[in-house]
Amino acid sequence: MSGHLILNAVVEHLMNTTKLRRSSLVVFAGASAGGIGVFHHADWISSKLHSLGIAPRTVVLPIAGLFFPERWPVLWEEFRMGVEVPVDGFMASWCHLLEGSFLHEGCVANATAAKRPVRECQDVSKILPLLKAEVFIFQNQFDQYQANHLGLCPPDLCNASTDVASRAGQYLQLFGRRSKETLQATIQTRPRLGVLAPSWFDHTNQLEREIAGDGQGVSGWSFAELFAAWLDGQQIHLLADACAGGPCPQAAHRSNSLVV
Ligand SMILES: *[C@@H]1O[C@H](CO)[C@@H](O)[C@H](O)[C@H]1NC(C)=O
Ligand SMILES: *[C@@H]1O[C@H](CO)[C@@H](O)[C@H](O)[C@H]1NC(C)=O
Ligand SMILES: CC(=O)N[C@H]1CO[C@H](CO)[C@@H](O)[C@@H]1O
Repeated sequence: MSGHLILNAVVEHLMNTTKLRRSSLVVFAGASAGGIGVFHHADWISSKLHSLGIAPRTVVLPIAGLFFPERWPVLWEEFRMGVEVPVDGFMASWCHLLEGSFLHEGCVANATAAKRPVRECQDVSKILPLLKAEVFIFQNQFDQYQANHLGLCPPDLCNASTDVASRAGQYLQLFGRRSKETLQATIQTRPRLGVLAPSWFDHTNQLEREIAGDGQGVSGWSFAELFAAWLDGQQIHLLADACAGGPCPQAAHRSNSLVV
């Protein structure tokens, strides 16, 4: 599921029970699976609010939701044997078969017009060029969950301290390049899209710490500064450098508390 029916009910519930009706700015955010749902509903959310009679500025913040970068996932077991062919089509079909979920309507319309199967729209990289909303993407280039659980490189081989020269290190390097290329291609055609892409081996933990104001910052900038500048209309495309081609170290956790 992508949360479509729940989201629909929650938005109506919030309209009925909170000050949402009087909001001038709505930030629509979600992390991990929630980030996927946020991508798919990026354009739906404003039309939903319009249908309920309000038109606040609505911005969309998917966190660690880039499932998948273009030409990803490549499976570790294949990569170690020299095969770099992605299984993205299979993964998208599989998710769509199991879940039959709500997909980004612009992508569905485009695929239908081109007589391509709509299941490809399950893959977020297929909807990036078709997003109309104001979207700020917060995404690690070396997403830990995708490396360990979709690419199936086990954590004792693929982790934050993997030697980049090892075979597993080369796998992570390929992943980082594909993440970065996907985001770069997107901002070339959609410069208004904000991108903050640290090069950590992390899924959501460090990103949530940054949002909570309890992180180390990205290239000297805090999430709050970058997001505020983007809201003000500045172009924010921060794709951090990799460290020798691989993930960069994260600062030791300062605290376990998450205040959002
Ligand atoms: C919100 O209020 C409207 C109007 O009273 C009602 O029809 C609708 O069922 C309510 N929705 C929710 C989710 O509470
Ligand atoms: C991380 O991966 C390396 C091999 O790439 C391994 O030697 C090391 O033990 C792993 N660390 C952990 C904590 O699993
Ligand atoms: C981003 C994307 O998929 N765009 C496609 C939309 O449909 C037209 C017509 O079929 C294609 O040419 C685009 O590539």
